Amino acid sequence: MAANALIDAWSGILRIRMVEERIAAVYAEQEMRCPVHLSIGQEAVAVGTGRALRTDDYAVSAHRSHAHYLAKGGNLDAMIAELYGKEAGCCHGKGGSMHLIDVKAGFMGAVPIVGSTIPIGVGLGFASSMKKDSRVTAVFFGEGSTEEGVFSEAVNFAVLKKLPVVFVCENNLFSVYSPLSVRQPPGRQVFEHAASYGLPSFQADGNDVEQVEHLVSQAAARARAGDGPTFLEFMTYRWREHCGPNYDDQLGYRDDGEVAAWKARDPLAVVEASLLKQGALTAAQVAQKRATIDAELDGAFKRAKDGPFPAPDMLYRHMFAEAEGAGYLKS
Ligand SMILES: Cc1ncc(C[n+]2csc(CCOP(=O)(O)OP(=O)(O)O)c2C)c(N)n1
Ligand SMILES: [Mg+2]
Repeated sequence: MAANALIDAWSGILRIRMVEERIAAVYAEQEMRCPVHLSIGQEAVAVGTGRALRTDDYAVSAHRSHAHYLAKGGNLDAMIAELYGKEAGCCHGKGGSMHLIDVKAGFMGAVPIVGSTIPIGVGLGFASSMKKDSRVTAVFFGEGSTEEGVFSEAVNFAVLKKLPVVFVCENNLFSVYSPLSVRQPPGRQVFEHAASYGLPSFQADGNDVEQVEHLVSQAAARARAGDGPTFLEFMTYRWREHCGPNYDDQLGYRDDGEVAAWKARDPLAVVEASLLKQGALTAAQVAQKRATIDAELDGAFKRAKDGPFPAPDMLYRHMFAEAEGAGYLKS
């Protein structure tokens, strides 16, 4: 990857890391009342995928969606306001962290019922295929989603109809506290299971942003050419607890050596070190970038905190699809 492109990828990963570290830092204030599932340690999958897609392409995600939303170009202010339950939030404060959406950026939604956005993404792909709009849909999900029945139905349909979909599976080895060894028979690989539906399927390093971008670009080109979906399994690791801002390694459900090994392959540090070594980036530029992002976050968090909560009658809005200008439902 050219140095400029890698700098761009690095700044994308850094921004997402700093957004989530800020969320973690203020969470104990208890002003942000929704659960949060942080992607710290997993950002390269989001950034590599976001870079491989066009702005008018679609993406959908699940409960761990901040990184996906931001990497697809989702509005930061609207996300932070949503986490604070404010009117300016992307769901007018009624959805919280697990219901992010930014239609302008092609981020068509996030739904926390495990597996549930897979058919939604396939539906977007079906619409694109019928309309011939040349859009590609990336469906982000954790490896736990592949254990839901709906995964099978949706992938089968996408293959059958040759839909322009890229399945982006983040395999962080755990579903909450359960490792793959208590969920799958020995030797089963997620990407091999996916391949049995009859689509190209690859496993790759999800902490290597260049590898992610390369594979998603190829899959997106294939989808755009009308050749159907691809399944990509990216190996990565969540650093913090499943849900919440803290570390939970004292619980002993993960091996200390495993955690340390993945942290040594931090997707941010790896790319930053490579840029510094090549001389494509200086320590002063890193500090400057961090200061710029900090200032951006100061503004977004202040506006979100200061902004109003939704008015009580907003409770009845957006429950069902509303025609433009229609009155809202009242009891
Ligand atoms: C249908 C359903 N079952 C259970 C849950 C509770 N739940 C929320 S996240 C999660 C773990 C999902 O693991 P994975 O898909 O690997 O994503 P990760 O959290 O590792 O990113 C579970 C079981 C849920 N939200 N929906
Ligand atoms: Mg997982």
